[in-house]
Amino acid sequence: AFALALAACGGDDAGDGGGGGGGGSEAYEIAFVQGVAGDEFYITMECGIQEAAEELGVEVTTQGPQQFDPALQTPIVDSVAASAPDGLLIAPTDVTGMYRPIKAAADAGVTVGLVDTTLEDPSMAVTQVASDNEGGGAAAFEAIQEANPDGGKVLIVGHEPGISTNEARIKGFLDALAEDPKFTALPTQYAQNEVAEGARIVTSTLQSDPDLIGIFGTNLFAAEGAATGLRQANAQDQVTVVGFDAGPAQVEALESGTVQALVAQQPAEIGRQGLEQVVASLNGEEPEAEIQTGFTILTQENLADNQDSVYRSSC
Ligand code: T6T
Repeated sequence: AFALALAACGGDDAGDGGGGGGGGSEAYEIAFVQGVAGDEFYITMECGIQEAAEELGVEVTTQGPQQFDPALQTPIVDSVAASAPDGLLIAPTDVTGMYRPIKAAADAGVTVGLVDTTLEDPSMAVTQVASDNEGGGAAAFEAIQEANPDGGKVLIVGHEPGISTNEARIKGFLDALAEDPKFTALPTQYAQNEVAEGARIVTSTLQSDPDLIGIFGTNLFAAEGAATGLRQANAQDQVTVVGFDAGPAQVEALESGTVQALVAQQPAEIGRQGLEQVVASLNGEEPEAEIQTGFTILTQENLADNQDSVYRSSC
C-alpha cells in the first residue's frame, strides 16, 4: 500500500508519486476483483472505477478469474491480500464460498467493498453497491406479461446457483409471476455462464414444451444463450425473450427482434460508487453501508435514446 502520508484534511497528495493529485484523497492502492474476466458488465464497471479513481487520485488494479468460480477467485483474493492494498472492491462469485478469503483480507486490514454480488454474511464489508436485482427480475416478468396478456408457460434460464444476483433476480421474477395465475414457470435451468449451454437448454425445452411463450435469461451469458437457442430453433416469433444486462451482442439481438427487452444495469455507476465509499471509509468518513442502483428496460422503441446504457467492451 502506498498511503504513506496521513494528511488529515483536504489538500493534495503528500507527494509519494503514486496518485494523480485528485480530489483530496491519499494515493490509496485499491484492488478490483471482477466476478469473471472479459464480461462486458465487469469491463464497464472497471471503466467507471478507473474514471472515479482518476478524480479521487487513487490507484486501482483490476483482475478477474477466467470463470465465475470461487475456486478460481479465491487465489486471486489471497494474493491481493498478500500484497496488502488499502482497499478491495470485489464481486464475490459465491455467497458462502468466497467468505473465507474476503474475511481474511478484511482481518488483515484491507477495507472491503462489495460490488454487484454479495455474501450470506457481508459484515466485513464497509459498503455494498448493487442493482435492485429483485426489482429487475419483477420488471422482466412484467415485460413478458405485457407481450403475452393471455399468459402461458415461461422458462427461466438462470446464470448459476450460489451467485447472489442469480437468486435475487429469479425471486423477483417468480414473486411477480405468482400474482398472475395465467402464467406457469417451468423448472429453472442454469446456463452456468455459458452461452452454448443456455442455447442447448432453450432448444431442448422447445422440444419438450413447444407451447413455451417466454424466456427470462438472468444475466448476459444466459440471455445471449437464450437468443442463440431461439435462432437455432427458428422460434423467434413464438417466444418473448427478456434478458438481464445489455452487452453489445444482446443489444444486436434486441435490434434484430430475437429479444424483446433487456434489463440494463448501471455497472459503471456501481463501480464508481463502490470506490467512492471505500475511499470515504479510508479517509475516516462514514461510508454508506448499502447503495442500490437502478436499471433501464431497453426495448427497440427506446434504444436510440438510451445508447449510454449499452455496456462497453473496452474503456
Ligand atoms: O449480470 C451481471 C452481474 O450483475 C451478475 O452478478 C453476473 O453476471 C453479469 O456479470 C453478466 O454476465
